[in-house]
Amino acid sequence: SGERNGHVEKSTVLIPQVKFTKLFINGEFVDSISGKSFETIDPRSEEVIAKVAEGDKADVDLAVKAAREAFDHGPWPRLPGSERRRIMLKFADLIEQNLEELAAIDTIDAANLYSLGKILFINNAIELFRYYAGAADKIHGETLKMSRQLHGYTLLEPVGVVGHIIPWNFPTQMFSMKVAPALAAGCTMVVKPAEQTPLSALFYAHLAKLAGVPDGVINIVTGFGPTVGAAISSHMDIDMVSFTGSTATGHRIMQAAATSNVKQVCLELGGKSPFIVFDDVDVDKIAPLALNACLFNQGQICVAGTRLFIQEGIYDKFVARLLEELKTWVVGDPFDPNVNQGPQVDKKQFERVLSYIELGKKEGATLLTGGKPLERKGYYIEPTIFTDVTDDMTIAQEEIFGPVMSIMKFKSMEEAIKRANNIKYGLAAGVMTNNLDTANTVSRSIKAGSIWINCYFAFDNDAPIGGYKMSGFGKDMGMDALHKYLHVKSIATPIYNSPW
Ligand code: TXE
Repeated sequence: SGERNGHVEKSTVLIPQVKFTKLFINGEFVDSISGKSFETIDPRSEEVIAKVAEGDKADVDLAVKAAREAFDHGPWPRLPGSERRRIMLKFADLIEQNLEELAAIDTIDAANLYSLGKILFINNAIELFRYYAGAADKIHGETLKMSRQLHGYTLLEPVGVVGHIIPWNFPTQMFSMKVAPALAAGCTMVVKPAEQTPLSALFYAHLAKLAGVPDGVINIVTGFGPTVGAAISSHMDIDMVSFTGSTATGHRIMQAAATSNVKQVCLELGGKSPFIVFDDVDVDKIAPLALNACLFNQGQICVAGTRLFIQEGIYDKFVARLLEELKTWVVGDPFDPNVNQGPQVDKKQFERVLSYIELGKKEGATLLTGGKPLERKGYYIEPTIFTDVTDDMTIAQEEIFGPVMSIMKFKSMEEAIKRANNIKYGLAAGVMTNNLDTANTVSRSIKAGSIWINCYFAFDNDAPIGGYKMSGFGKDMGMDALHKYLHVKSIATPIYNSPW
């Protein structure tokens, strides 16, 4: 049910039966070697959805063996690109045929809004597989202009066995963003979904098999970070680890990679992105954008615009308009089409967000609205806005990953740039102005991987995303992501009697 001014709406969507709960290794669903399982919880009700096989190091070893075999001797990396394209397009079609069920799975497991799942999250995955399918037969190097007596060229080769370690905020998006370019490149892989949201990845593995992805190319090991995740990042037979998650875990993964086999690492880590509003904007247009930039997906998105900088001339008007807009923002069951915000993903995140809110109050920020859990079952938190936030406060510096906005006032463009960059993160930024010079100067001055001018969350298959500074390195999406799964080999051969 959703709540708006005390009015309760009932959700009518049928909850899907969970079909896949085992590890997926070498094309088969199998129990974990230990026989252990863990519970995945519905954040709306705090009840168990299903028990899922709990993998460990020994299961990772099996999965890597299968992936290694599929890479070293199997057809996948050796297929013509057009064949990989055909299979990936079929995979995308199968996802499309199961769209509603997949959207529902991510709603019970991750509390992604069901209405958006149907039109956005699952669709994006479908389109991403199609995008990279289209690239699979266009992977080529360059001819090198070497010295007169050498003919040289670069050859692009798949990096090998990839370990994908992914988080829980958008299970489908994370899965497709990592798996699709790696597949197109000709890699084989071991995927570890987050322990909070293991269900859709297993469903995707089933669909991949139906589409004709050969056994061993995609393996899924469900389980926890310190066991499965650590085994992947320290494995001697994995060539690359591609990770999205917290900066703290990013440190551990990079360390494990360094002390094992120096595998390649790609890290998409935390963020604390600025949303900068200049005096000249249309407040009615930008305030709703600012609200959504922070609260979308319960604030659980790495590029959330959580630091709202407002120029002093429109400060009061903008804050008032934000509060006005907030009245239309509905917190409730993510199956309800009228709902904007569902529960946080689990108890740990729920408590973590509430503790940040307490810290904000303690450090002297003004709690303008919200700040409490909803009085109902599930991990629901009121949309929360702090004003009078100073740059040194914890709530201005650390990623909260919840529906919590920190508002700050600024005078000049120079001040906004300086303060926006005064942070260890650099994932994204929003620049709201009608002044072209201001937009250009700020865009080039902010140290972040994505800059959105007069818009936010302007994602596109063709637009790479990824961090500066402690938000990590390496890109997801776009052709850059394809290239991170490819080695560049340069080959030279002598040419005698070259005419030029
Ligand atoms: O993240 P972890 P958590 C941020 C966000 C959130 C905080 C903590 O601020 O509040 O991180 O969330 C696996 N070796 N983001 O604890 O630990 C883990 O099992 C290898 C930002 O959930 O980073 C999961 O699959 N792997 C973010 C994945 O890492 C390990 C999205 C992410 O979990 C591991 C999620 C280990 N030692 C959280 N320990 C974003 N950038 O979008 C854990 N994992």
